Amino acid sequence: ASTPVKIAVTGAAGQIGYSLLFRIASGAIFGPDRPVELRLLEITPALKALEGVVMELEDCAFDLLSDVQTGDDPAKIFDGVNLALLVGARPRSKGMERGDLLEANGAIFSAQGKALNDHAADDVRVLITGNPANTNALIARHNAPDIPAERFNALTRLDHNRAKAQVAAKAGVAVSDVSHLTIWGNHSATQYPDLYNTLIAGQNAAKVINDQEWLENDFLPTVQKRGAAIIEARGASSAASAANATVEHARDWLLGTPSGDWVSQAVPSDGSYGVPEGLISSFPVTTSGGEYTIVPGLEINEFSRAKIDASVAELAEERDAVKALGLI
Ligand code: NAX
Repeated sequence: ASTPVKIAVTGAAGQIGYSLLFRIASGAIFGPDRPVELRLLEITPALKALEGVVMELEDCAFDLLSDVQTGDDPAKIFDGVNLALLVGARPRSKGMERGDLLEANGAIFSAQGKALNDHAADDVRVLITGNPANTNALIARHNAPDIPAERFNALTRLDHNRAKAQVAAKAGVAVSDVSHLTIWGNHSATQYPDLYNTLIAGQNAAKVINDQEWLENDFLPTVQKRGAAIIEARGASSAASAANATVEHARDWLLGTPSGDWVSQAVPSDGSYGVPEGLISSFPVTTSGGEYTIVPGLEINEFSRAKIDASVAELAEERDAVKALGLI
């Protein structure tokens, strides 16, 4: 058998962790032939709960799961890891200001960035799911100067999948008929799901649907506010779908995107599409050999331009705020 790939998951005792770990251990990222070793990071008070999750992992007797290590020290947990899924973050509590939230998460993601820099494997790839994901990724990347910037991604795949499902439902087609969808910008309510470059069975989605009123006043807010709608209905935030999106992002990044399509990933901007260099913003990408390429040359109409600019402006504001706090 091949050597196990070492995968770190932070916030492993949380809601998303409870779905994510079992998917990873069953081979959902690296396929049925690659053993995995799990490295699970939690804060000290959650280690007891994490023990219970590890007992359940054992009770699945997964063929591919070669080892599980747990702990509260990122230096130990990240030692030699090839993939780090940073899910754990500090949620906004009652009365917490935005600056407090950025600062609390800044402390977490700067420490984890440093630990990855000093201890992870040379080929490490880091995917941030914990919110505010794009800015947490920016902080981690700035604290890991020895790791190439493009190894830090943030998750917008859940938004991508949500948009795809909405388009398929509206057009009355299978989700597999929807391709070339893009989420631009921040993983927040300003994100922009672009239907002008999306295809439905190979035809332009905006033209096939031909309903500007729906696109602007139904589709966009539905996708942008889907997280809140799930909380309203379920009494808890999206977890299984977020875990699924994390798996799909990591899988496609490392194993390649399907030919003739692309996916959405938040990656450090190289200045493409007018997004200031360095901001971790969502783009359409293709991947091959573990490297992504931002899809070049797409047409951006006036409507899209304004939406992308607004979301990117929000990312720049978040960057300026964490800069002012001395976090980057
Ligand atoms: P939970 O609160 O259930 O779990 C988070 C876990 O992280 C907790 O067990 C906590 O002890 C742990 N944690 C906190 N600080 C840590 C640290 N410094 N090191 C290691 N572990 C730490 O949240 P859950 O529902 O699992 O969501 C996790 C994160 O994902 C949240 O920030 C959430 O906002 C974010 N999400 C991001 C999404 C995306 O698409 N990018 C969608 C889903 C989700 O909202």
